[in-house]
Amino acid sequence: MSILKIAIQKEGRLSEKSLGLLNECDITVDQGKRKLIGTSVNYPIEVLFLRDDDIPQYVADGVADIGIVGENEVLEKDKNTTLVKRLGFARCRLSLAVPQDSDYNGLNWFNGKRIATSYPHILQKFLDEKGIKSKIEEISGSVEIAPSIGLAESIFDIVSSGGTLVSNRLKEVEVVTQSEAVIIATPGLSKEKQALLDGLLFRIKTVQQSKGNKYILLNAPNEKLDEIVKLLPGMKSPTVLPLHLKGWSSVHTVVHEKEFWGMVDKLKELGAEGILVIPIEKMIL
Ligand code: PRT
Ligand code: ZN
Repeated sequence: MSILKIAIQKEGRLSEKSLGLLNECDITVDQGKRKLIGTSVNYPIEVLFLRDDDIPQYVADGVADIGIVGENEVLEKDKNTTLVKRLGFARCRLSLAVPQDSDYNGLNWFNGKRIATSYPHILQKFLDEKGIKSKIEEISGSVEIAPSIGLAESIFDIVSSGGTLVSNRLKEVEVVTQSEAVIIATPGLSKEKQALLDGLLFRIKTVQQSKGNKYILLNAPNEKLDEIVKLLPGMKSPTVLPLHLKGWSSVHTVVHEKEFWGMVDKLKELGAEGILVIPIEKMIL
């Protein structure tokens, strides 16, 4: 029987969310003692716990069939992998930053300057596209301190809240690319593995669809039913069932929590009572 091998980050910003995503899909991973390989008892999947930098290579080589990794690593390593799905977490951007007191006046400022980064490939591609000639100083960590120790005049690094830049007296001047966690796959997976991947993607879609959606139940006076039903969206249309009490009905539907607070006052004005809001675990459309 075929098994789908998935690479996820062993320890870091992506680890918990990646395992959490599998858990939400009802795929329980037994991490084992050595924590390098995990298996699942309820889905034909094997999990390889790796450094995020290594994931694109492992997937390109087919050692892992798929991987969950930051788009920044996929772009930097530039291996032969297929982007299958954006996951919407670990969002960040890759930006150029300069000292706050510098006379920055546009991209040409970088001509002849040194830029410290852990992402030389993405940076070189950007500079070539813009016709800028800079010297790239490749370092593997603590990029933000490079200007203060005299290693470079500027940096190119991941920015999320911007707090790290501010505390190092730097300012973000150009956003080069955005990034989020993505699923990548080995090109040309076998039919069996592709079917397992499709099954996983279906589960992810189901979990994502249910996020933020609530199941609503309320009692409505029959004479206001039409107006109440008009206020409520539903997967097809709300379900209306008669109550034992004459003249009243029970209305059931699915509403996004963002819409809920906007409609609750109007529902009450129309005479709706006993409004229950219930979380939805899975939603298959
Ligand atoms: O050990 P391993 O190689 O596996 O992990 P790692 O240390 O290389 O990566 P890790 O765990 O730090 O990050 C994994 C991935 O998370 C990255 O490749 C990005 O795709 C994503 N991500 C999202 C981030 C951030 N947000 C982030 N803020 N990665 C790093 N940062 C760092 C950034 O380097 C900078 O130092 O946070 C600082 C900036 O944050 P702000 O909020 O101060 O702007
Ligand atoms: Zn890394």
